[in-house]
Amino acid sequence: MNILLARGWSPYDILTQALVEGMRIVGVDFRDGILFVPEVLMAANAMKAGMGILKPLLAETGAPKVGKMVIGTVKGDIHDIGKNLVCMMMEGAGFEVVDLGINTSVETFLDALEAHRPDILGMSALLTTTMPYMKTVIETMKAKGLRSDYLVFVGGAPVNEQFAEAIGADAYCRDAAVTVETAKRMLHQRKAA
Ligand code: B1M
Repeated sequence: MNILLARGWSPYDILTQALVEGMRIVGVDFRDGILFVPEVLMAANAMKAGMGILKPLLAETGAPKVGKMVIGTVKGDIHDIGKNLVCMMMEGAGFEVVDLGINTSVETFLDALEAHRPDILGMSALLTTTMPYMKTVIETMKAKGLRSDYLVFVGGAPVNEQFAEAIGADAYCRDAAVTVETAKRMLHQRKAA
């Protein structure tokens, strides 16, 4: 990380081309039985340490907050690297972020919406078995008459545009940069309306 910084790489390029790309390859090797859970955990820890170095460099400029997001990895799922990246980039872009962490139940999401009154609810899922929980959260919001009060964004490797539409989310965010762009665009549209 420090070597790349010293070579003049931008923090964003280090993030996307070294850390995220490295983790993509780890994922392929994990899938193919070349790497195992302990090695993936080591890679995850290395990535977290790298993100710790980059965070202040990507951090906010002190500008007024442009909006607020509550985000969590859904119940049953403990993957948090992608979500943490989204938090980092959103904070860097001037959003206030309330991170609920991993394994987040619908009750925790709803309590946080009430306590923090964000503009956006973000949900992350990395497993095909935990993706459907995003729908559970949205359906519960609907049942309580809260759905239209918030923008709901979903993301994570197995999630896609079609799934987001099918469960009634407002947007599928392919990565952290897209999350920032989408948040800015949709909040702007909301305010204009
Ligand atoms: Co897991 N794991 N894992 N794992 N793991 C995957 C997801 C898997 C695809 C690996 C594989 O088989 N190739 C596979 C899922 C298969 C499936 O569901 N079809 C898998 C599996 C099977 C498992 C276990 C079941 C393994 C086991 O125990 N036998 C287990 C499940 C535990 C659980 O959650 N209950 C498990 C455990 C783990 C570790 C703990 C070892 C570790 C997680 C460590 C941690 O997160 N603290 C781990 C890791 C590291 C991975 C891979 C290798 C990497 C995930 C990652 O961090 N990617 C992953 C393979 C892969 O995805 N390539 C894999 C880097 C990160 C930057 O990308 O998370 O996609 P990503 O986030 C992106 C976007 O998706 C998006 O923006 C991010 C940044 O650009 N995004 C959002 C994500 N969330 C968003 C939310 C938003 C917006 C955008 O809200 C608005």
